[in-house]
Amino acid sequence: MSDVRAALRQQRIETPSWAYANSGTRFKVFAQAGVPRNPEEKIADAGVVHRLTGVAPTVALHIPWDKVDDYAALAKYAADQGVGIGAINANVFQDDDYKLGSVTNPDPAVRRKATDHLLECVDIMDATGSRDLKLWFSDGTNYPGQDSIRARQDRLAEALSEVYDRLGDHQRMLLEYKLFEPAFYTTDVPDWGTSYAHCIELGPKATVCIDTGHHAPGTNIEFIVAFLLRAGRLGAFDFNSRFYADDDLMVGAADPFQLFRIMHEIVSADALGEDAGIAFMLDQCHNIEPKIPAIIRSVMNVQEATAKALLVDADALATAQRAGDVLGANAALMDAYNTDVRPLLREVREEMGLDPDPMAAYARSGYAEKIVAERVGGEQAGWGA
Ligand code: PSV
Ligand code: MN
Ligand code: MN
Repeated sequence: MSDVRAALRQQRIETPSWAYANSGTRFKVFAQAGVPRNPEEKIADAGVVHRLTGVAPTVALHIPWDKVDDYAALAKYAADQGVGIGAINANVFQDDDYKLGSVTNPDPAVRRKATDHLLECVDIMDATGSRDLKLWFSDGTNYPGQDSIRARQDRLAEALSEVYDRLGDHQRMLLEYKLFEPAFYTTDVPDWGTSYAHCIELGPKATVCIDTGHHAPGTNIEFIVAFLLRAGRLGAFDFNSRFYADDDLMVGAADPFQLFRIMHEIVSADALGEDAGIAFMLDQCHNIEPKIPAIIRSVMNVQEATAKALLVDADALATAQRAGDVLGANAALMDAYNTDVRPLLREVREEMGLDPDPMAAYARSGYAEKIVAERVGGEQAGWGA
């Protein structure tokens, strides 16, 4: 049990700057009072989440949504708030030039512009001390015949290789995939296999990012986790929940059992700790619920799934598996899943010198009232307008 507690104390979950800002669907953005007006205020909110949960010490940035003149100063500001700068997310999907794609665009001038942005993101990583460059491409086509599927793969490989070569010794590339949207016929990085194949071609600093909302319904995500862990190419998660497509709802809200199954693969491969090099990030948008409490709740949901995964009796499971005891093996997993881990997590928080109930602590803190009073005209996350 002391191992379980130690693992929970050391867990690391990264929150995304854009989750703190206003967001919505393409139908409407519902502005909330008190949301951040600039990158500094997003980072300040991330600092609050970390102070209350103790396990969210980094915040991911999105460029240019979080563009500033001096990134080293921004990293210093983050340190003053008690957090570090995590992954740098590139944005090659919000410019008119990218209508037909970014790094896979048939026009070499557009490809150059997109690749230059990715290189600029590596410069920002140098200034902030970030380890990870996270790449998600909206590139694809809407109609059969619109472009050559093979040529687009060649263009993608060329751009990725130029950016890969620019990475420093301790920097990595996380290549995220997504089945569809905004492209509806072909997507250039639609699935984990495509991402994995490009990562293998690039080299060891390139790994796959699994966004839990980016699959076809019914996809067995824990299989992908297990496969990539075995291959040493699982670099990160973008956690969120989906009911339909890329819903970006709170992780663990739609399917807590799936989250447990994913965390079981992580724990059973001994890949939870920082040494394993997997970034556990959230990629969410809180369109109708208050943002900071939603992010605290999300962090707690990941903690609960992790605690349950840590409680799996690994010996009993292995014995049942070896004996071909199907029901016994399944019961070993379900016993852990059905355990109420909330008391354990409350104790772990107390051991860390935290309030056992971060949601209540936030409500009592007065921070929500303070930001509503101080911040007028909060910023939009960047999409959903
Ligand atoms: C778009 O689908 C997306 O949600 C991707 O998951 C990225 O990780 C995120 O936006 C930020 O660019
Ligand atoms: Mn994502
Ligand atoms: Mn997404």
